[in-house]
Amino acid sequence: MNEDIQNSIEACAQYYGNDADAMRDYLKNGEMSALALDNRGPIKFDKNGNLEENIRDAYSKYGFYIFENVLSDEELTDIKTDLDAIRDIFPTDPESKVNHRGEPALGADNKALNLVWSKPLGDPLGGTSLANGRHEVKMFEPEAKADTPTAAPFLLLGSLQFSDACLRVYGHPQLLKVAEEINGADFAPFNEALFIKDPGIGAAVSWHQDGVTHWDNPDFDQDIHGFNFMAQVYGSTAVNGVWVLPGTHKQGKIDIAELVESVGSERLEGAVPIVCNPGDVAICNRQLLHGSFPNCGFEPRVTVNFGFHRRSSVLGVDGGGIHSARQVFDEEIVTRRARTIGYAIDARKQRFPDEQPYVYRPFESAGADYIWNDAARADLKDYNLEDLSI
Ligand SMILES: O=C(O)CCC(=O)C(=O)O
Repeated sequence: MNEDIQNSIEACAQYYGNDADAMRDYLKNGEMSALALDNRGPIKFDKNGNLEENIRDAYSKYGFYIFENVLSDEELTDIKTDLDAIRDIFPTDPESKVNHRGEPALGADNKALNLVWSKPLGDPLGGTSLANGRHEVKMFEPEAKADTPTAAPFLLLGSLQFSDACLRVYGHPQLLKVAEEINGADFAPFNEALFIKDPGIGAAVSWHQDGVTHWDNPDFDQDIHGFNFMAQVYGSTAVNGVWVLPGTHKQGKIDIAELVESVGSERLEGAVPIVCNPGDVAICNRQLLHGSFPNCGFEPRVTVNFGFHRRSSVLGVDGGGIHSARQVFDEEIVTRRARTIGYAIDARKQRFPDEQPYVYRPFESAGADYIWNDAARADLKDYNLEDLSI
């Protein structure tokens, strides 16, 4: 089913010096174990319109599930066209406000952070205090080839304001229905991003659990920090994909440094890669221990990432301060932040008029109506200042 990535596995292993054999075995065994799990298939609802029980059970058991063939070729082409346009307006370097033609670059006059850069094959977050220090250990940083740029963006935040195609993925009716099934009909947004892992360049994202606010909540459960959808534009492999340690979303806060120490390496035992074809969309619990190695292979990965929460997980909650400045998420903020859902549903309706659009219950009860047009586009500028970061 998935493309043969053995050449990439071999090439990747060679970056690991004395650990080449260990890395090769780890990637191969991880891929095999991932493909043996019963947690992939098309999105399916039962006759009552609920997410099929075996999908819910597998998601609950492992903390992730791969929905196959969610995005059509047409939709993937739209996303790739937007990605080309986005890359064309990347600043020339992390300090620059202009692109390669000297024109204003992406985010040049934005208040919110949009681009996070890394040296090629680096791990910019691991072992630092960034993002609440949740990336506790530094991953091995292989030496990149001489012809790579000194720094490249690996994360684009607030992505919905830069890509109509990503906005339309966000409004996908079946994915929004899944969000409703997991988080309730009044589900709330989280944040949206693109993870960009170019071959030979793409940075590592060290092992971490996403949640920061509810670990000691007396009502703690496996879904309290929400989930991310990870839509794959080019697919995702053992070499370039996110790895997860299945079941850890139920274990509370994990001492990652201790775990890595006890294993004796960053190659955590029992972890598996999220293996996807282009157009597949993984759902990944934010409490699941996960991370990605630098992309030392030949295949690109771009993940269209977007998450959702239970309303009760964010409403009145003092935010985690990672994706937006620390703030208490009152009703007004949650409602305003959810306009992305309204715009996305309408943007999708305009592009795919034959598709049955998703109906977001909170808009129905409030009588709210969202139209995707130039005014809406302007309204989305810096919308991520209010990401519901928990
Ligand atoms: O895509 C990646 O490499 C990392 C994704 C991740 O850490 C996340 O979505 O929280």
